[in-house]
Amino acid sequence: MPELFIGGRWIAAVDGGKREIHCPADGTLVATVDEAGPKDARAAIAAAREAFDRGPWPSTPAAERGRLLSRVADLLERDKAALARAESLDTGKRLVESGYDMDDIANCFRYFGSLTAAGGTDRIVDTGDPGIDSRVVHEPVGVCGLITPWNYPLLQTAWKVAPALGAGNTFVLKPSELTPHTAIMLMRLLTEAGLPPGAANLILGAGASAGAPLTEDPGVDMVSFTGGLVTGRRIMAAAAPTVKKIALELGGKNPNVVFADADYEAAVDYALTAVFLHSGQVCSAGARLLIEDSLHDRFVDDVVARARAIPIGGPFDERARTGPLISAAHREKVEAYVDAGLAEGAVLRCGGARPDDPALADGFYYLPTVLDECRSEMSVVRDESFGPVLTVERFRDEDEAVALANDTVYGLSGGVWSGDVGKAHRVASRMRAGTVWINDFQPYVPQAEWGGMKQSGFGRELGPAGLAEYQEAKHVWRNLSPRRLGWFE
Ligand code: TXE
Repeated sequence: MPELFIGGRWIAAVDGGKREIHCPADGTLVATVDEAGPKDARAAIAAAREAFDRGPWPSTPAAERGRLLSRVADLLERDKAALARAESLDTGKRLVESGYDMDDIANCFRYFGSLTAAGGTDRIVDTGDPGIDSRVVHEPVGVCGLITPWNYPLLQTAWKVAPALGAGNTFVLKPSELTPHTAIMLMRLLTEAGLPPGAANLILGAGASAGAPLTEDPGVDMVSFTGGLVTGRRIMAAAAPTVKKIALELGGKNPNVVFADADYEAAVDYALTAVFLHSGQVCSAGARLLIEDSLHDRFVDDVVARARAIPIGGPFDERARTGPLISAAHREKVEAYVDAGLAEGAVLRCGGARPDDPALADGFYYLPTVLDECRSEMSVVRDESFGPVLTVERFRDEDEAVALANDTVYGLSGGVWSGDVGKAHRVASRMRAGTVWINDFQPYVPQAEWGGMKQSGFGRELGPAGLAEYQEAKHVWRNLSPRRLGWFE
């Protein structure tokens, strides 16, 4: 069966384009899928436009839209094992982690299902005049172009698709060209749940050819993008001529601030998961360890000892705790950042190389790496390497910790560890980031907003604001007893 989903039909790319998908863990061929180009993208936009302008979805009662999202959650739970396996083959991610992702994805659909069904965002405005009925209603934005990356393919898709549909929009989804399979499966589940044709459309393919039309075409009203900073800037510029509404989540270079009075064992443990989870390919990865000077030596020694012992392997290796990078090109980028850091004076404490285990030779693996004695002007500290690379900087007091934490163009997330509640809250409130964890790192819930400050982007996903992102507020004013105004008499 072809893999592009346009106007409720599965079709092949008009130009016959195909792409091979390989598993990053061992290079095996997972599948060959259709590869869309600009013509397919425009056909998908036209189908979404038609479904928005004339189809039933935007005017389907909110309670019914919410029920459909809940049905999708049920179907995601039913198909969890197959979805997790497909996600692991595309990404190289451990199967158990893909399973956790699928639970989170079902929860996301369930949350937006109940939020949509509950309604309650419209409101009556008191004008003080009983002859006026004034109300603010919320309507869908229109046709949404949803562009997603490869690190959490279906999760990041769910954060966009669930609220977009909940609000009554139609959409064209373009997942990363590297990880298309769970998006294909989601289209089948949306159809099975009863979504009308044309409300959901899927194109697969490269950013420049299949993705760019979504950012330029006047038929698209809004673009929601999760990906890299450079592509985000490009999308913002491409969306300007048609003044599209845009939401951008562009990753981060997130500080994990550890004070000497922190719970030592927990802080060491979380410093590792903050950065080495999914080989650092996490937008909220705690890739910058900021450590109080007096704790530095012991803490870094312990982090390094534990980083050296992390078992690495493919998605189905139950011993493994972390896996490969997404591609050969991405691994080369990570290596270049480490080399640049070393050239600028960072001290390599562990890693800094590919594993020498011959069993891993066909995958894009890179050892958990700790670079000590870093400074915030180094490119390995400033830029998102998006690999298993922890940089260590020292601070002497609270003010210096905050200054270092904020010395980045990004502002997605950050962590602070301290046994002093007052100090932890002071630092948290001064951190310029969309999410701050105190004595923790990484957790999120669908009820709480997610998104960045500064160049991590704008707009929010999840939470009530994650639904509002896909709505337009409209003020409807009704004069109940119009009389001549006489202004020009
Ligand atoms: O991402 P891109 P890449 C960061 C991370 C990584 C870097 C580059 O630092 O090393 O980005 O990764 C589509 N018009 N993040 O190159 O290009 C593309 O096809 C429209 C952080 O893989 O941002 C894919 O679907 N679409 C991040 C999506 O954009 C375009 C997660 C993301 O790809 C396009 C991933 C264009 N001109 C990488 N060009 C996070 N925030 O979590 C590309 N795309």
